[in-house]
Amino acid sequence: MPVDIVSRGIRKPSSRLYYQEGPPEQTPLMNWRLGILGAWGHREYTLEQLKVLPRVDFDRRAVCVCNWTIRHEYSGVLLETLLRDAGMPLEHSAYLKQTSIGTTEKGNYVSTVPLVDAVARKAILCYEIDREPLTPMRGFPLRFIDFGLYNYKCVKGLASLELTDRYELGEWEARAGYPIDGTIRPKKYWVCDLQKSIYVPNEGEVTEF
Ligand SMILES: Nc1nc2c(c(=O)[nH]1)N[C@H]1C(S)=C(S)[C@@H](COP(=O)(O)O)O[C@H]1N2
Ligand SMILES: [Mo]
Repeated sequence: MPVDIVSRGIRKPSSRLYYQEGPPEQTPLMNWRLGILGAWGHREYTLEQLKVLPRVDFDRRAVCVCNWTIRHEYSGVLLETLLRDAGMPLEHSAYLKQTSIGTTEKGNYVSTVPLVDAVARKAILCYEIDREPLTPMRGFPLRFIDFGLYNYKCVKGLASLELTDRYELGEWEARAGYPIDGTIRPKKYWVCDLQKSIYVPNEGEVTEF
């Protein structure tokens, strides 16, 4: 099986689809800011400003709909912490829309997830994996992760977050009819960090191993 080495020698099945639009070029990163938009205003954060906010270090499992999963230490800021810092009342919007930096040729990758659920599941804006800054392929400078959802719902190379009541079809939902909900389903997954297949009996975040 062709493999990608992602970090600490952990391998995952190879696919070009893990960064559909390709990692952003260097130029758009020079003035990178995370935009936060909502009916309550507009805020911008530099990476340094995000790193000043209370940090979480989570040892959790990310799951791809294509039947593989990987456990890492993911560090960053809780979605809840960030939105409260930005002064956005999170109880009043149905959804969180994430948009990637994108590239001129291939455009942006977007995903919309239920906001209150993401907060309850302790979703994060991640800037380090296994205590290392994200590589371009893994989503530098910042990626969103809701560990209860498949990774196609979670955008790498984030440009903005928007609190909205309007659902927008995401990349794989529009292109291939992937479920809008994106909840992790019971099935057998290839566990990259353990190098074996394990059946996951429950829905949602995988915490059994
Ligand atoms: N911007 C962007 N984010 C994305 C994707 C993408 O194509 N573009 N692919 C998603 C999918 S399907 C997966 S499985 C993960 C892969 O993350 P990894 O490269 O860290 O394994 O990124 C998710 N986030
Ligand atoms: Mo995926």
